Amino acid sequence: LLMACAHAEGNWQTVHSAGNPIISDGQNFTTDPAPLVADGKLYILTGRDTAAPGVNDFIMPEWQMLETEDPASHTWKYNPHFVRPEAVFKWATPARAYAGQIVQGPDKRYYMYAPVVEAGSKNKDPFAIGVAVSDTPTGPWTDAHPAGPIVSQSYPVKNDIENIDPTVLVDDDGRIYLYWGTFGRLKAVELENDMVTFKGQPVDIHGLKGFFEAPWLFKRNGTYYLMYAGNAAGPESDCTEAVYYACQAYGTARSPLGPWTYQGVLLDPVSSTTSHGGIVRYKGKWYLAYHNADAPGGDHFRRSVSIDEVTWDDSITPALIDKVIP
Ligand code: FUB
Repeated sequence: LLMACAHAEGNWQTVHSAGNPIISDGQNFTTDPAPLVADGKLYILTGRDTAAPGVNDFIMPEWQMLETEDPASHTWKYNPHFVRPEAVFKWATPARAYAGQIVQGPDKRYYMYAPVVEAGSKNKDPFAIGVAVSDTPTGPWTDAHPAGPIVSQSYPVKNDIENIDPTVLVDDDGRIYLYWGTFGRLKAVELENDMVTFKGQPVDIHGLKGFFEAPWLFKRNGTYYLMYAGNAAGPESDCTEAVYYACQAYGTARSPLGPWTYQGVLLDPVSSTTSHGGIVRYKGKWYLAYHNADAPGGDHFRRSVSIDEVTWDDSITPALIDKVIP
């Protein structure tokens, strides 16, 4: 009863996980983790894979949420039905709740950047990025820009899917940066204080070797880091294992829009073809959340979120991320 009162949406339950993946019940598949530190807690926004075994498609009807006060305790609060795209965005179709991220805006409210398919879209790329807003990290969510998505094919696309995988950084000086993209195309733009209006035109970002998708922008000790899924199929990739699996690579920059310097691979290819992660500092430690196909019944379209601690090599400038050994 207490839990139901504390959270406005959905059903929260307590999960004592045996380790990684966090949810390993063979029923609920968690994907595309986006960690967030808020109210002294570590949250992880995730998607939900519901493809039946053998179905080669991302069937993702809703977002889910994980919450802990200590990742080492393996005790999580879990909301398997956090929010659905069509419940927030009038213009969205169901079933494509792709990789989102929640960040706290300068107004202290929470903004959820969500790639979803636009209803009735005849665009080459039907995906678009909407923004939801809430007073709390756990909702309830309303459309922060009811006029429609803030990113859509009104910006010329080269591929059938481009407008997904948003990542947002609210910088120490209050300026806000949005990156997004897949299929090797990474775009970025500064946002106004309202978290939805573009400041100028988006730019194409280069310099990140083998970039495929899943950008994650963060900052540490004045250095900007951009982690991403490096396409192992790409000729320039450092991923050394199976050809079609992605690794997590990263680059650094002294300015939020680059130029970026490629720094290497921090997580080798996992057991799912896609690799998607987020890095965050919580209670003095850094963590990488990512997904793989390691849970019972898992596969490329039935992925599950894991979390590991990240350590740094501070003997050099900029500090580099030690390879994460899951
Ligand atoms: O989950 C759907 C897509 O798979 C994401 O948008 C990509 O980053 C990959 O993880």
